[in-house]
Amino acid sequence: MSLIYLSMKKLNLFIALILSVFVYSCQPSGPTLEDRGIVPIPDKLAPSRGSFELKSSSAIQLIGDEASLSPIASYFADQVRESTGFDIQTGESGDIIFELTGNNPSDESYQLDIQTDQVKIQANSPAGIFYGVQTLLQAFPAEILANESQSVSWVAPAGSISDSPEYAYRGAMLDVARHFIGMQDVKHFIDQMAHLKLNYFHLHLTDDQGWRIEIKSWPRLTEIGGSTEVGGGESGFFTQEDYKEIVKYAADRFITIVPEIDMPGHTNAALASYGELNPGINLPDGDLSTVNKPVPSSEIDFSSKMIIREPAELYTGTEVGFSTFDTDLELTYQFIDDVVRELSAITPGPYIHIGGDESHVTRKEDYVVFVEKVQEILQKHGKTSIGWDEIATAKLLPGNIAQFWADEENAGLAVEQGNKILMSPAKKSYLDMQYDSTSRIGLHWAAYIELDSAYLWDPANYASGISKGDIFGIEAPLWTETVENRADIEYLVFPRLAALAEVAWSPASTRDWSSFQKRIQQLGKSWENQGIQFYRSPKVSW
Ligand code: TNX
Repeated sequence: MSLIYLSMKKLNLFIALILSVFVYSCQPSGPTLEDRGIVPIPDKLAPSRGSFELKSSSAIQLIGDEASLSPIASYFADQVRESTGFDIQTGESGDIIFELTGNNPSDESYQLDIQTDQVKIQANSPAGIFYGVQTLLQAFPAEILANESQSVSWVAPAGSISDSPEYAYRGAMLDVARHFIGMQDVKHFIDQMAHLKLNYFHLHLTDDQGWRIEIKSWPRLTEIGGSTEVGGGESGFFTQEDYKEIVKYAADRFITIVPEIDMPGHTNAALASYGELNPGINLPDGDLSTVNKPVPSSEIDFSSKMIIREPAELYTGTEVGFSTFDTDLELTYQFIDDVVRELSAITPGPYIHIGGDESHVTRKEDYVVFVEKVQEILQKHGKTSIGWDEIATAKLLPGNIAQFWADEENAGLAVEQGNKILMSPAKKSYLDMQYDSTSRIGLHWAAYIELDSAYLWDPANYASGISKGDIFGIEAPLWTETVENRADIEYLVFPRLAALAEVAWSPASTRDWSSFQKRIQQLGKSWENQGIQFYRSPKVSW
């Protein structure tokens, strides 16, 4: 009897044990690594059980070249300091390990392993480690990037990720010429690019409405040309010291600056600063009393000996295509040489953008000669040219890049010459396009671009004549005719920049709109925590 009783008791215990295991495994066990919504989507992601918790005692251990790894450790510590209140140190041992497994600066891939007791990021380059850090940040609750202390348990679901980018150039552009955008907002833009694993920041520094970079040998460019902006009013410019600070800030986030001097069109601000550069007016019979406003060079008879050059008027409108350098004038090329020399000296990256778009008042044959000469000036200063797709109507130097924005034929000419294409189709990647007809700012000459439209395209299949092998990278430009401040920038850039970053980082085979729709919600939470006023696209349940 007692024996039966005992074995019954054992059986009951056994059943209770089985039941409790069953009940436990049916409990919601918290978010998985997949639920965290990593953007851009990584190549391979395998969730596992459990999670890693970041604690005040957590520390970072570096394996490999300390000089290049410790700034990344400091970056991580800075990112999490305010939200967690932890001051994460680097030490001899630690539960967060950054390990350089090789020395190949152009290899941006990384491996991230999150286990219950440690996190490890491995890569063959510091850039790879940095991208692993970005993914790790997204693996924590979205509050991790908040600017003030949060009471959250800082868990990252366990799993492993191996990841590498599809395109080597993943860019964004900011037009600081139409409206000047100051240092703090530029840095904020760079911060957000870094979170999305973008690595080239194109600064559109000059246009009809403003010249925004100090050139010491031509000081009136910024004194006069930098004094106003679209809509009038006071504006600003970057001193060379400011610019160097931007270069450094970006480099610390593995982002290379590509400065643009737009020419021969879009040059009114320069022509207003130096009358001697401005295509003048012909003086009928040398009669000075008829001197009027300068006219476009298309209307000037350059064979006439009687040309006078006067500064153009400063321009605060938004029409394009009325200005041009005088492509026959020797001084034009001395000027460009000075600008490129000074800019090259403070630009460590290999590229300078020479613009070249919408030069509607430059004669076609003059335009071609001009682009060819300017490419040579850049080459002399050790830089490679990038230009808007029109430059492909000229003979491109080997290695120079055409940025496709509108004209497939032009892009085709670049491909025929064996040059690579930077993909920025206006209908997909222009961040200044309105989302729809109700968007409070933005233009719509190319398209309305809702979030799904910015996401759903493949650079490799987008334009006839441009295939995967021709593509150098992807870039999303923000033109600022209608953009005046940070809130305007944030409204147009987010969430679309995340879509374009995924198009640039993740191969078409891993991209999926419905998955993105879900993952972007996490990013939305992170933006909220950072105080970013993003556009709440109706395509997402935020
Ligand atoms: C076209 S895109 C331009 C810019 C304007 C933009 C506005 C390009 C190379 N030129 O000058 O700001 O459209 O969307």
